[in-house]
Amino acid sequence: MLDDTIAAISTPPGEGGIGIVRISGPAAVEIAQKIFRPAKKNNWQKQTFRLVYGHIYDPGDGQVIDEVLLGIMRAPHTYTREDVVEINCHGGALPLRKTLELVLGVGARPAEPGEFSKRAFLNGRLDLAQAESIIDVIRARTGDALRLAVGQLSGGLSKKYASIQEELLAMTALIEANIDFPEDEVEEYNLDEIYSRAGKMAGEIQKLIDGAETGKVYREGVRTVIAGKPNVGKSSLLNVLLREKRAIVTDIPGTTRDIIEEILNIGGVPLKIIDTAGIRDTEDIIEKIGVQKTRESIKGADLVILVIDASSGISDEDRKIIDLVKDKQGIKVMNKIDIVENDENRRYIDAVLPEWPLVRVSATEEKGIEQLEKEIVEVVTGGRIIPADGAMVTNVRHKLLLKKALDHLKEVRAAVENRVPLDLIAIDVRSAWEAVGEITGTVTTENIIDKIFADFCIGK
Ligand SMILES: Nc1nc2c(ncn2[C@@H]2O[C@H](COP(=O)(O)OP(=O)(O)OP(=O)(O)O)[C@@H](O)[C@H]2O)c(=O)[nH]1
Ligand SMILES: [Mg+2]
Repeated sequence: MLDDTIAAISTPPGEGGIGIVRISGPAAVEIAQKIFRPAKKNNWQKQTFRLVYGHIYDPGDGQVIDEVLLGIMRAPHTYTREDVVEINCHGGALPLRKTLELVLGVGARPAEPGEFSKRAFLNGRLDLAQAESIIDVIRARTGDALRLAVGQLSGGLSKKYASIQEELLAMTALIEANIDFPEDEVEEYNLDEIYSRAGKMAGEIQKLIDGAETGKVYREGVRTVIAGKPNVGKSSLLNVLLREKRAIVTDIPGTTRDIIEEILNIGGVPLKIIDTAGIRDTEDIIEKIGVQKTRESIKGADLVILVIDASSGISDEDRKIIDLVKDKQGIKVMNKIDIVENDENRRYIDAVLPEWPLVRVSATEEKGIEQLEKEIVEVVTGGRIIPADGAMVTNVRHKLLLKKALDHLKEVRAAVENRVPLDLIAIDVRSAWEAVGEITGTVTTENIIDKIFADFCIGK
């Protein structure tokens, strides 16, 4: 399958200064030769890591399609480890599409989504965890998310996984060495060693799992819902957080009817922030639908920002909303502090949802907003700091496999305690190794690989 040559437009659709048609595979250069005419005859096709200036033309009728720079990169030091040719066309739909059509006409086949990266993985240029991080680099919404993804692409996390795998392999060797001498006294000693090494491994894996909740936040963003009864200032709060007048604000309760969703970077954490219709019983059909949508958004929220009017304290309407959000992670925002003279209502607000931090703000006077932002970061990251090498698990697939490995290691410890025969213990160690191997791609099935790369864009 890898002996064919693939091609795709690797830049996004739309107009731009340049757009790139990428070709990878054993026939990449030969294919380019058939449709490219260099400005100077200089044996360009023999070169590597060179840009050559010239024209793409239709070999059928000789018509020139575009003026281009053609990049030629020879295996194995390329992204896919195959011969790669990148044609830098002008970034318009037609030059790119025509160039791709010509390339496909003279022997390449259209690449599937993520197929270049899949080849990079299959040819050993990247492990699976690194390949997965490419998509995270592309989709990163904040500087911190990008830092994590690039760290993983450079192998920060892969190194950790590899060392875990190595240790598990060493444990297998230790056990197997003992299976041959079952009655020895050495065995007792080695059992202890297996027990403590399994414990140490389990501890390391547990640490990675603990960090994964935070990691996931950077990769996927936090679904944050601003909820509260009508007129408490939810939309005003959204607008100050966005620093733009995005949502309509009026003094009429029931102003927001439809969900408003925006992406926001707060202290490096990507938030999908959602302003909702204030919840109340209403006869208005449109508002009713809005309230229903609010309830649904709350269900799907990772974080709820509950806005309460400081001037009126907690009403029955607030209590109903509190009941809806009480199982969520959240922050209480006491808004409109500019119009209250004393903090009388504070203790009622303190008393509800006691686990949630409280922040006092004025959306109109932009007071307390920094404190709120700080609190958001604190709640979603649990104060955890991104490691410099990017070795933080961000991917749920990895987390689940780590849990599996951890369970097997716990089995190993239990088995040693119960003096279970060594060959059975070896099976659990092996299974733990396989689980980690599934993360890095040492152990995988075609199925898993296809699923992972199908998530990529075409041309990557
Ligand atoms: N004094 C004062 N007024 C505020 C503050 N925040 C919002 N308001 C006012 O409160 C009213 C309602 O604000 P909105 O932001 O529309 O409230 P909402 O919660 O989105 O209301 P609905 O969309 O109807 O649920 C407007 O008149 C705002 O100007 C504040 O911090 N202080
Ligand atoms: Mg509103």
